[in-house]
Amino acid sequence: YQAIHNGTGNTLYSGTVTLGTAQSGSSYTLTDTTRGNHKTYNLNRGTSGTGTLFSGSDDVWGNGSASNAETAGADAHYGAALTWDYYKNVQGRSGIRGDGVAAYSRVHYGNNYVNAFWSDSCFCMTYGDGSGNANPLTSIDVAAHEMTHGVTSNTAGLNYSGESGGLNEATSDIFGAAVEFYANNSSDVGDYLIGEEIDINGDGTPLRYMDKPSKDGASKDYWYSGIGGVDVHYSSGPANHFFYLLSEGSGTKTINGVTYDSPTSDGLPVTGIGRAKAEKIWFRALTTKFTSTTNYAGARTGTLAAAGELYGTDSAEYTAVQHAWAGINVGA
Ligand code: ASN
Ligand code: ZN
Ligand code: CA
Repeated sequence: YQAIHNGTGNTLYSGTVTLGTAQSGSSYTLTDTTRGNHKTYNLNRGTSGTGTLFSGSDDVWGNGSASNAETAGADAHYGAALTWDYYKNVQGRSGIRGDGVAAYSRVHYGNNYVNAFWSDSCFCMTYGDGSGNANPLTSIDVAAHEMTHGVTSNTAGLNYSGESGGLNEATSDIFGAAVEFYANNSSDVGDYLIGEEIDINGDGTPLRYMDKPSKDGASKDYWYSGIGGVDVHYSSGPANHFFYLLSEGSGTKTINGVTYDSPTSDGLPVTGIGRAKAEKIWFRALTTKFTSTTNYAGARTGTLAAAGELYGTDSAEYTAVQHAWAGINVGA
């Protein structure tokens, strides 16, 4: 028998948070019994298996510093809980497969590993510790990005190459940002930036920008014929940009202290409908319209169908979806 507990996590990115834990005997573990039994393991620099389940006698996890081995566990466990809660409470989906069963998390993967990843084969997410200026890969948006790869894999199944690969990556960035906003955490505030906490470039810039993806020096702002030939982390740009335009509209806007400036390919303005509706439209398209081979034109058709079902084809929301696709050069 494992009793349900609320432990305390002293995270690297999100301050002091409550973590779902379990007690057996005099020991506690990072086992979230109220969220599909999600568990967080310490790989201790290994690269295979599960390592060891985080356990301890005090139900306090980490000390806010990356040098404490439990800290990454606290961040990953928190990110998984937020992502679970977002999909359940906002999108009505119970877990990555929709079956109420949680994936598991592994931290401290390898030596100086500057990445994180989802794996269908283990049904788990894995986080590296970073290296040099790159911090541990356990921020909220990265956790939600990786877990969303699991959702995509179990719904549309967007192939991870060509235009569908860019849409797969964008789906992970979209819900990475959505979960970060949903968390409403005062240390790691919501934004339309991906991986800003990791500081992978060493100058405080994020991995990706959704308002104007080309700010990263590699991502594309607009669809063009041939975009299917670029890396999926860059062909995601137009879809991330679509989502930003649909949510917030074009032009300049400051949200939670970050100023965005989002252009359109045709110079025409787009009026946003708010993030909550944009998320609903993308999730409905992902889970009921997109398939493994959906490309940008198909994503336009699918999101319009989803918007029509949710809000009606005469709605402002439907028109905004049309305008946002036009804004990234995907037309009728
Ligand atoms: N962190 C990367 C991602 O989720 C790993 C990869 O390239 N698949 O996109
Ligand atoms: Zn990804
Ligand atoms: Ca972010």
